[in-house]
Amino acid sequence: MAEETIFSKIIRKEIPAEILYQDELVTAFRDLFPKAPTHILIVPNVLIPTVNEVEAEHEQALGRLFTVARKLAEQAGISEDGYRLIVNCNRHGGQEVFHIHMHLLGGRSLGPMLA
Ligand code: DGP
Repeated sequence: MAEETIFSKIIRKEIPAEILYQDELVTAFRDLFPKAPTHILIVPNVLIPTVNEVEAEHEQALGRLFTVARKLAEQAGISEDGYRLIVNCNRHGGQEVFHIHMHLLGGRSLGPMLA
């Protein structure tokens, strides 16, 4: 069994976070250390530590991350200018919280990804 992170407590509303969306599969909340005017984390409610643990049974929840990202980008008014979606995996990917999450970043020009 993978060890729970702070994100499980946010999903269960045991600790505070600015939750923007929640359904039976995913939860979206503002990043505590925003790197852009819009910085939202969208996470599956089920604990999957990293992309390395993704299985076919997770496809519905992981697909939902994109649908919710699209809706939240529209709500934030950043769809037309654009935004970046990031999923980090493990140490070299820069992952710090081991509960898969999609970063939705926008509201300013983010420049080329690998600059
Ligand atoms: P990553 O490096 O991809 O694992 O990103 C983890 C993100 O999680 C990072 O941008 C900061 C954010 N974060 C860490 N702890 C908390 C927390 O307790 N609450 C919220 N809202 N965000 C957090």
